[in-house]
Amino acid sequence: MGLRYLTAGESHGPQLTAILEGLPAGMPLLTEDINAELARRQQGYGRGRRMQIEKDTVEIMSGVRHGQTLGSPVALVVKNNDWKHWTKIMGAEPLVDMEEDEVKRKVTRPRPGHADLNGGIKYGHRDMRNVLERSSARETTVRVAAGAVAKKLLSLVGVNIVAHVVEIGGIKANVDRTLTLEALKERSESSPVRTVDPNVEQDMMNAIDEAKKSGDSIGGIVEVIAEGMPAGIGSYVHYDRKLDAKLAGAMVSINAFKGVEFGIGFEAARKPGSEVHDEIAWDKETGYYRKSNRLGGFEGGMTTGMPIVVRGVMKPIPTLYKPLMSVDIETKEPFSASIERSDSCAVPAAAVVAEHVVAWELANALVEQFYSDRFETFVEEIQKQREYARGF
Ligand code: EPS
Repeated sequence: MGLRYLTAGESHGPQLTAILEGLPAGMPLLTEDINAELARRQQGYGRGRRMQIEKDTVEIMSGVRHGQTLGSPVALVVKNNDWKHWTKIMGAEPLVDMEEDEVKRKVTRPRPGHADLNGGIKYGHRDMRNVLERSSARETTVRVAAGAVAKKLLSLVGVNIVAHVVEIGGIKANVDRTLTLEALKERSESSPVRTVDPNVEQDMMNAIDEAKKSGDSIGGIVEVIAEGMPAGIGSYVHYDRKLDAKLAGAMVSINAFKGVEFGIGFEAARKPGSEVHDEIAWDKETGYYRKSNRLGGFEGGMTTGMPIVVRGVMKPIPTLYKPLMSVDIETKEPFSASIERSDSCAVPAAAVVAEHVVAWELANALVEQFYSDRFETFVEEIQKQREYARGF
């Protein structure tokens, strides 16, 4: 069995919780490893006011002792600072001094593009706040926390991962493909829109300003690159063992993500096979490698040992200050959709989320494939696999 996790928490509830299970025992893990990633998710030009209220920090409640995992479940908690403004509206106790109809912030006008209406129909929530509180991208906080633990595991077995923004509101970054992963990290980290192309940074920020001014929102494309995965992780033998499929599922599970591609992606539809597949070569030091990486690190649902390159498209956030038309579910009359606090663009933050959901899937694939009770042995087994693949 591999890794698994559950998250719990409403956007304006007391806290977000994640329980991680299946981590090897004896893996170094510090609170700070997770907090550093949570801070990255909070940044990005175009974020809304909620990020000024929160300073997301994690408490490790179980499964770690003296800086090392125990092999038991790891419970992570991130408190919502905003909760203090919502104790009545979001409290778990029955209302006593207020009638249900008087509860403020009741949502009866579903936002087009959000989970509101479908979620209301599914669970019978006529106050669609019951839907939006959980469907909110606030939950990505603890997905990043879980992914931060996975990233730590990956870094200790020589797998390095970065995410950056390749497009915002139709403005495309020109990515210098000769940059090292470290250089990509440095550049994207110092950019307010997490792009590695300084020439478009200002244009992206202007596009976000424009959207904000007109009460609108814009989306974009993020790219995750992971280097150092050994070859032959995942499997071709059955659909649910294909690692690229798991990555695709993880990407589309991020709020507002609508599509995924690997390597040259959809461009492969327009090119002949000779310009899509990557020629195989071998040398003593690296072992097998591909002369190009157009397939983005996957063949047959398995890693090739080349960098994994996966991109995801994020639609504009559906909560608009200049709302689209909707229907009030009480009166069935046409009405402007409800307005909630929102971000005009969350693509830079979504890049951080994408990095972490990919990290989780990669860590899971390693834990599934190798002996993983004791971390030290786990590391040795992965190293052995690399040597085996080199000489194969
Ligand atoms: C988010 C917190 C949320 C939203 C945003 C993401 O907080 P609030 O609703 O209090 O402003 O800002 O989520 C959405 C806009 C959405 O539509 O899901 C966060 O922590 O990232």
